[in-house]
Amino acid sequence: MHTLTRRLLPLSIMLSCTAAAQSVEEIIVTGVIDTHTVRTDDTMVAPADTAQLLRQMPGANINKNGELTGIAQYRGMYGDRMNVSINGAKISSGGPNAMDAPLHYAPVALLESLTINRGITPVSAGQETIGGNVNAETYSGDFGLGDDFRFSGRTYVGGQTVNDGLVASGFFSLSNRNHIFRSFLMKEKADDAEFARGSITPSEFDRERYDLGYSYQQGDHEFSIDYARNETGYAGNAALPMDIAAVDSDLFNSRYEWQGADLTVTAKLAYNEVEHLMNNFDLRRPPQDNDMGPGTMRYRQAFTTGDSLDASLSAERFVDNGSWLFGVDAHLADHNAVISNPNQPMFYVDNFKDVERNIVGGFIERDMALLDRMNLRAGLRYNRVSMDAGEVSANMNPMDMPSGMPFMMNMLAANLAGAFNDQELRQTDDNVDAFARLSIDTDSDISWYIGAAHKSRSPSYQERYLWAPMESTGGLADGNTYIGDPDLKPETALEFEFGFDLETARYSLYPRAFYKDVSDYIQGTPSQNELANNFAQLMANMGMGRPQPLQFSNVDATLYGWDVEAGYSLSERIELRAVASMVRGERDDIDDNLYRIAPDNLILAADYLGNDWMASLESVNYRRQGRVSATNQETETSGYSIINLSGRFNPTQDLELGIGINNLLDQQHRDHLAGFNRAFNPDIGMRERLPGLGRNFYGRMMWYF
Ligand SMILES: [Cu+2]
Repeated sequence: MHTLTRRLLPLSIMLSCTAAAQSVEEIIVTGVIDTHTVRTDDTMVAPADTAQLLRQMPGANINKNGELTGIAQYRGMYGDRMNVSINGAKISSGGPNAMDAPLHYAPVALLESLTINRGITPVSAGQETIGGNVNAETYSGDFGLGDDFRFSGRTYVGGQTVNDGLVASGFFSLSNRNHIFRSFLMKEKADDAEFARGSITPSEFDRERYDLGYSYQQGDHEFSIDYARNETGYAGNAALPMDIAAVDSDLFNSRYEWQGADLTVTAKLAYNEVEHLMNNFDLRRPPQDNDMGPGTMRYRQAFTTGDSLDASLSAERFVDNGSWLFGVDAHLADHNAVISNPNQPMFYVDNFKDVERNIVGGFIERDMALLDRMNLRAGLRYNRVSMDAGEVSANMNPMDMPSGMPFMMNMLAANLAGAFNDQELRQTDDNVDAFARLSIDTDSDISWYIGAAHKSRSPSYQERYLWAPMESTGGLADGNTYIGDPDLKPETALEFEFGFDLETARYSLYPRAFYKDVSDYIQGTPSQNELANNFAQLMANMGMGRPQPLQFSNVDATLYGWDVEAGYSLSERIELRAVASMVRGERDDIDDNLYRIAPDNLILAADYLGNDWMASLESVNYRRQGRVSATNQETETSGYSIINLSGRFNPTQDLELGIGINNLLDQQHRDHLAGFNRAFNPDIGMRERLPGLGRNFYGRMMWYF
C-alpha cells in the first residue's frame, strides 16, 4: 500500500496495520518476518539524516561522522560490508571517507520508508551482502484510477532547536491510471549542534535537492525513470580530518517490470556521478603556525569524483510449491581523488588515481514449501570482482627546497609511489555466496526459523589502493592513518542464525540469535612498511596525524549476539514496544575486540493512540562499551539513558502536525559510534569522543494536497 493512499485511513488504524500488513506479506514468502521497515509517515524523526532511523531497528545502528554522514551498521558490520541501495539501486560513495555515505542520497524529507533485512540476507538482495542489506524507498507518487489527470503532492516542513535546523520541501505529482509525472524540491540548513556543555564545531550543514521522475503502467508493464540532483554545500565532519565543502551528485535510476501470469521480469539500470570537495580550513579552525612552519603549509583540500553504474536483469517464475528467481547484475565504479593546498599551487598528492572496482554477478534462488508447514528459501551467487588502479605521483616539495622537511617528505612520497606503481595492481576475485533459510509453522502462535549462509566481500578500493599513510578509510574515523595492500584476499563469513516469531492478538516477539565466523576479515594492523612508517612519523612531527600507521590486513574474526523486537497491546489505545540489540566482535588471531561495535542497547516505548492524535514516550538505553579495539586505539564509553517524547495530531485528513522533544533531560552522553573530535573546539578536547546531541525540540508539518 502506498503511503499517499494510506493517509486516508484514520491514524490509529493505520498504525496498528503497519506491523500486521508487513507480517502478512512476509508470511507468504518465508513463514517468518525477514525484514524490518520504518515508515517516515508513522515515525517522528528530528535529524536530517535517514541513517539515524537505523537506531530504531533490531541489530542496526549508525556510525555517525557528521550530521549528513551516517554509515549503516548491522550486527557489528558497517561501511562497505553493507549493501545500501536507494529505490533498489546500489549507491557508491563519491568520497574516499564516505562523507556522502549512501543514505546521504535519501534525505528524510523525501523518504517513504527504510527497510533492513533481518539476519541472513538472500543473495538476490545485492551483490555483496556480507554485513546485510538496507534499502531506502523515496516518494514516487501513485497512479490514479481513471483517465483524468490529477494533481497531488505533499509539503514537508520541519525545524529543530538543537542546531536551528530547518527543512522545507515539496513533492508534486500529476497522475492518471497510466502516467505519473513527479518532481521534488528540498532545501535544508542547520547551524552547529549543541550538547549539554557546548556545541560541536563544525556540525552545521546546508543541502539542496531536486528530483524529476516519470512512471508509466499499461497492462502487465510498468516503467519508471528518475533523475535526482543533490547539492550539499558546507557540512561539518568533526570526526574526520576535513569537512564537506561540496557534494554535487547526479543520480539516474530506471526500472522496467513485466508481470506475466506466472513470470515476472525486472530490469534495472542506474547511474550516479559525484563531484566532491572537502577541506580543513573553511568550517573548522585552519592549521595554526607551529615550530615546523607556518600553518598555511598544512592547508589541505581534496577534490574527489566517483561514478557508478548499477544494472540488473532478473526473472521470477512462480511454480506450484513456490518460485524460482534468476538474475544477473553488474556494478561498475570509478574513483579519483587528489589532495592539494590552496596556498601552494604546485603541491599535490594523488590520493586515488583511476581506480576501478567492477563486479559482475549472477544468482539463482529457490523459494519452496516443503511438506505442509515448512518453507525453504535457498540461493547461490557467483561474483567476479575486478579491480585496478592507475599510477600515482605526488609533489610535496612545491618550493623545490634542496633539503629540510618538504624535501624529505617528497622523497619518501616518491619512493612510496614508486613501490606502489611497481606492484601488480590489477586484481580479480571469484567469490561464491550461498544461503538457506528454513521456517516451520506450528499449531501454536510460533513459527521457528533457522538459517545459514556463506558470504563474501572483496576488499574496498581504499583497502587495496591507499598507497601513502592517510586517513582515507571509508569513514573509519579512528584517527589512525592507514596504508592499503593490493594483494588482500576477499573476506568470507560463515553465518548461522536462529529464532522464532511469536504472534498473538495481544503481543508479538521476534528474537534472533546469530553467529558469524569471518575468515580473512580486513582490519588495520601495525604497519611493517618502513617507508610508510617514516612518512607517517614526519607527518606527525609536522602536527598531521598519528605516527604509527596501520595497514589493512587479512585477519580472522567472530561476531555473535542476538536482537529482538517485541510489542504488547496494553489496551485498545496503549501499545508497548521494545527493541534490544547485543553484538560482540572479536579478533580470533589475537586477543582484541573489533573496532566501533555498537554497545548493548534497549529501546522501550509506549504509544498512546487517540482518535486523531497519538503520543509516544520513549526511553533509549545504551550500556557501557568496555569491549574496545586496542589495535585501533579505541576508548571506552559509559552507558546512558535518554528520554524522548513525541506527539502527532491530524486536524484534518490532509494535515499532520508533529512535535517532539529528544533528550528531554538534556543528558550529557557519548555515543560510542560517533567518531573522535578532530577539529579545534573549546568545548571538546582534541581526539575526545564526540558528544551526543543535547535537548532538542522539533516539529514537522506535512500537508497533503
Ligand atoms: Cu570527503
